[in-house]
Amino acid sequence: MVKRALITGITGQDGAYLAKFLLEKGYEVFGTYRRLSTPNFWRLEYLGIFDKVNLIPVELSDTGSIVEALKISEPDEVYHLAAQSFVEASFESPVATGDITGLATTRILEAIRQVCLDVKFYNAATSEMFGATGFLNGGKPLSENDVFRPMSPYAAAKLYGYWITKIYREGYKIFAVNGILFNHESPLRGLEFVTRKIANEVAKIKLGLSNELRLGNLNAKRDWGYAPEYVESMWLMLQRDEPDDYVIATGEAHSVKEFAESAFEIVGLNWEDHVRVDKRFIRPLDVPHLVGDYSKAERVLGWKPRTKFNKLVEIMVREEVGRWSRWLKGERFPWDAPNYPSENRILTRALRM
Ligand code: NAP
Ligand code: G4F
Repeated sequence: MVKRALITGITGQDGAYLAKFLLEKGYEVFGTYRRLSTPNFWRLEYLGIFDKVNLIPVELSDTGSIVEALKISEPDEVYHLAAQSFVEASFESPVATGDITGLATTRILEAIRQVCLDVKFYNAATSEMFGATGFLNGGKPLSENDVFRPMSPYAAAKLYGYWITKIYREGYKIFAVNGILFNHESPLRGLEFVTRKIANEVAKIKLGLSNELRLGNLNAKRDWGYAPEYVESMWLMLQRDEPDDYVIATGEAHSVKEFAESAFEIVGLNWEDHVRVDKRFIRPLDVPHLVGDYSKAERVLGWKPRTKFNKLVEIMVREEVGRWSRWLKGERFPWDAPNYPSENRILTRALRM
C-alpha cells in the first residue's frame, strides 16, 4: 500500500524538502497552502516536484478547512510545519503569531482526534523554546531534559504547541511527536533569516550589485545545520513504535559574526569592509546562545548531522553567487515568474461532494 502524507506549510523551506524526501520514499504527498494573490510555489518548482504533489488550500484559523484537508488526503502521517516562523515578526504580530504558530496546532490535533485518531502526527517544535537556558547553563548543549525559558512571542506560541502535542499524546493516545529542531538552513531559506540574508548580500556585493550588509546582533550564537538532513529526522520520528520528542542539532554553536566572516571569506572579501550594524534588526529580546545535544536522536533514530558549519556557509554562498550570476545574464528567478498548479493537483471539498 502506498503511504499518504499530509504536510502543512508545504510551500516553506522544510515543507518543500520534506515533500521531495517523501516522494522519493514512494509516498503520495498532499500539502496545504494558503491562498495568496500571487502564488508562492517557487520552492516546489526549484526542487522539480511542483507537479508531483497534491495541493489543498487551507486556512489555519479555520478548523473546518483543516478537517476537510484530512478527509481529502486520508493521511497515514501528518507533518505540521506551517507557522509564522520569523521570530522578529512575532514581536510585531504577537497575537497573530499566537494564533497561527500556537493555537493552530490544537486545531489540527483536535481535527485528528475527531476524524482519524490513528494518524501519526509530527509537530515542528523548536530550539527557540529553550530561550535563555542556553545562556544561563554556560553554553552547554541542550537536550530534551533542559528547561524551557522562551524569549519571544514566537517561542511562547511554539511552547504551547509543544505542550498541547504532549497532552494529546498522553490524553488521547495519538501518536504525536515533537521535533525540537535547532536552526537549519539552505538555499531555500526565507530571505529575512540571517543566514540567507548574509549569503544573498555577499553574492550581490561580490558581483557589484550591492555594497553593504546591514545586520542586528552580531554576537548571537546559533547551532546551524543543513535543512535537507533535518527533514529526514521528522520522518524517522514517525517510523518508531512509540511516540517521543527529540532534539535535532549539530552540537556546534557559531556567532552571526562568524557566519558573516566566513561567507565574505569564501568570495575573497573582508566582512568588516561591508557589514554595518543597524538597530532596525535588533530585537526587543534576543536568545544569546543555542547549541543542541542530539545524542538521543543518534541513539534511538540513528540520525546525525552530516553537513557542518563551514560547508553549510559554502553551499549557501555559492548557490547565491550562481543565482545572481545567471540573473545578470538575463535569467530570472523562479519566484519572479509565479506559476499556477495544474487543476488536477489542487484538491478542494467540491471533489468530495
Ligand atoms: P518557513 O519557510 O517560514 O515556512 C513556513 C510555512 O508556513 C510556509 O509554507 C508558510 O506559507 C506557512 N505559513 C506561514 N504563515 C501561515 C498562515 N498564516 N497560514 C497558513 N500557512 C502559513 O519555515 P521553515 O523554516 O520551513 O520551518 C518549518 C517549521 O519548523 C515552522 O513551523 C518553523 O517554525 C519550525 N522550525 C524551523 C526551524 C528552522 O531553523 N528552519 C527550526 C525549528 C523549528 P507561505 O509560503 O505562504 O508563507
Ligand atoms: O536567522 P534568524 O532570524 O533565526 P532565529 O531567530 O534563530 O529563528 C530561526 O530558528 C529557530 C530555531 O531556533 C526557528 F524556530 C525559527 O522559526 C527560525 O527558523 O536569527 C538568528 C540570529 C538572531 O539572534 C538574530 O538576532 O541572528 C541575529 N541577527 C542579527 N542580524 C539577525 C540579523 N537575524 C535576522 N533575521 N536578520 C538580521 O539582520
